[in-house]
Amino acid sequence: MEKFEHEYNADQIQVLDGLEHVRKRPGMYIGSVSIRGLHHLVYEIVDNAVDEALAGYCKNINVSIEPGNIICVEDDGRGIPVDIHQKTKISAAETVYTQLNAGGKFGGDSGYKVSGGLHGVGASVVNALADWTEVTIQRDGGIFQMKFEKGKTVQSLIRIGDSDKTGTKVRFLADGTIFETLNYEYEVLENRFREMAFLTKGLRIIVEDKREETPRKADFCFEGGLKSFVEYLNKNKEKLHKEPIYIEKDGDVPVEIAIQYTTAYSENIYTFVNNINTVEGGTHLEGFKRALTKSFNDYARAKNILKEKDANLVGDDIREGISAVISVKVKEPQFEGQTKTKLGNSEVTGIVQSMVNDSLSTFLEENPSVAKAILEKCISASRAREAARKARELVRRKSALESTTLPGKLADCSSKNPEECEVYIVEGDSAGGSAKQGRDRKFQAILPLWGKMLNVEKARADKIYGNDKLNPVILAVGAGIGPEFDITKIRYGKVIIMADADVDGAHIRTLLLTFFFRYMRPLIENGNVYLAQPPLYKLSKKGMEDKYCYTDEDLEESYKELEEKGISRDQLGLQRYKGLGEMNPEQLWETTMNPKSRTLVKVSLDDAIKADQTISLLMGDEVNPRRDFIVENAKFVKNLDF
Ligand code: 1YM
Repeated sequence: MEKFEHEYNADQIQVLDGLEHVRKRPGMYIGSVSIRGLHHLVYEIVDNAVDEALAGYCKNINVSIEPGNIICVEDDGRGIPVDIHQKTKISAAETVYTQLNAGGKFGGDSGYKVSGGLHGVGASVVNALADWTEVTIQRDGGIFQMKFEKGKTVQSLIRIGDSDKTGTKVRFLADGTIFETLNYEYEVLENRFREMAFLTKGLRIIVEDKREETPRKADFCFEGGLKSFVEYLNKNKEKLHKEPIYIEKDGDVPVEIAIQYTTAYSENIYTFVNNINTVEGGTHLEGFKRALTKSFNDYARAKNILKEKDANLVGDDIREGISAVISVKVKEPQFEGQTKTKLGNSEVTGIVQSMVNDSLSTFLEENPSVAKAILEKCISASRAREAARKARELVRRKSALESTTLPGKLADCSSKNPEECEVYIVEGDSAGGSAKQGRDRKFQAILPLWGKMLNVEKARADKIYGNDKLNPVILAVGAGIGPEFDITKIRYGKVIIMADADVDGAHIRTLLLTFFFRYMRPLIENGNVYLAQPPLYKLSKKGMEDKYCYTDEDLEESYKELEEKGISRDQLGLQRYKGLGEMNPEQLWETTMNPKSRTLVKVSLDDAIKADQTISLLMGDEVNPRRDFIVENAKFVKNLDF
């Protein structure tokens, strides 16, 4: 008896240990305690519901953010099992919520779980990191409920009523002593669940934000699956063919792929393994690329579109303008790479490759007009690539000759340590002059730009190498461009775009960001690109220190603050800055460049899909959606953020 009790206690202690460890080292389980980690909690719970949908038992998932940042997720699946587990002597449901990694040990094999993969650590981690959690299950004719606080059971599973329905509802409040913020970003969740719905054909996900007076809501259900996904990716682009090419095969490794070509020059491929975005690609992507290249070359040869004397088209030619989504399900995925988002299972390459080869060859035979349109584009891409190679070589040879030459207009800094150096890319000569005089020349470099900047969205690579507006930027950054861009060579840790707060400034900012996004993307991903925030107004009065305001709200607040000190509005002089050029060097330094007093906005690339869509919209060919966007987002100039 004593022995039994002893063992029982030991077990309990171990259970506690697990969740205590999660609370001590949350980063190990959910990546971080920033807003990213916070959102992760929601994904974990929703993943369980999506697994239930993949197993074929659940059709609807509701996710809502309730007032007070409480999350509520509800599904209409079978309900988490409520029977008592033999070993732990508590219900399966409670075990799932209190024992680390219990999920897999119960209820058998529900298919393609993310074992050993990304985070996939499940409900118990969420429970451990929540101030409180409440789980309500409808199953076996009853309604059951259990409650927890900071991972500890405060009410074991009890039956609280009868029901002939089935499903699981989970409500929780994240622990404010662990997370930096509890303020969920509705749009981030909406994007993620849109993606989830695309990836699970027929599953309906409703997302709601009930925190504000005017609630927001999105209702996603895509019968077209990935077909709908590429149509969504391409919504602001001109398509080469109406219907996406769609490939779907079940089997040991189920594969689903949708492809649609556009007139754009960029390549836009998203890959998923068990619904996880494999940002770093891997064997599935490899198999897809090989098959794509081979199928198009074989077809072009067979139809004499490529003559005997012609060289084969290379992968880059064939992927110009492509939008594609690849989703595979792998039983035991191996994730590699820096962020563990690269599929490593070698058998997947061949499976995807032969499947795409078969389906694509058939498709091309059956749709000759689509095949022709795509191949024409590939061939002109190939010609442009050859021209680009020559142009690039010219640039390279030139820079080899002039070896260390930097652009003539660049006022470089004296430090050579990239970590502390920053370059301001400044619009206009006059502002450039002030910036040069106002800067701290030890670590701040100034590169003035003027004249009409090239829109890289409408130009092929051959026009970009050697372009007289972009070349100074490429040389100053010093890390190359396109596939050859090497982040370890950047000469400045901060690349700061400083443009006027007007429409022209917004335009040049968008053009530069588009260039960085398409040709130096690691620079954005690595967090090296910033937007300077010059003030819009200056309030002044004799004997008072000048007060700078950066937004209209800022100005209102300053007026109020000064009123409280007995200074009324009509005693104050108000200057509105129309451009950077109106500021003298000292003012520019104090308001916009001095690291101690300036505000910089870091450009982030959290949602590549949205960024790509916005850029295509603002910079591409389709006029109507652009007009709609600008009308809708009249203030976009203020916070253009990818
Ligand atoms: C709002 C969150 O967790 N739904 C959910 C979870 C489970 C099941 C159904 C389920 C799974 C299985 C059998 C099985 C889970 N069950 C377990 C475990 N929604 C949500 N819906 N019956 C029901 O996997 O075989 C873990 S998750 F382990 F208890 F079976």
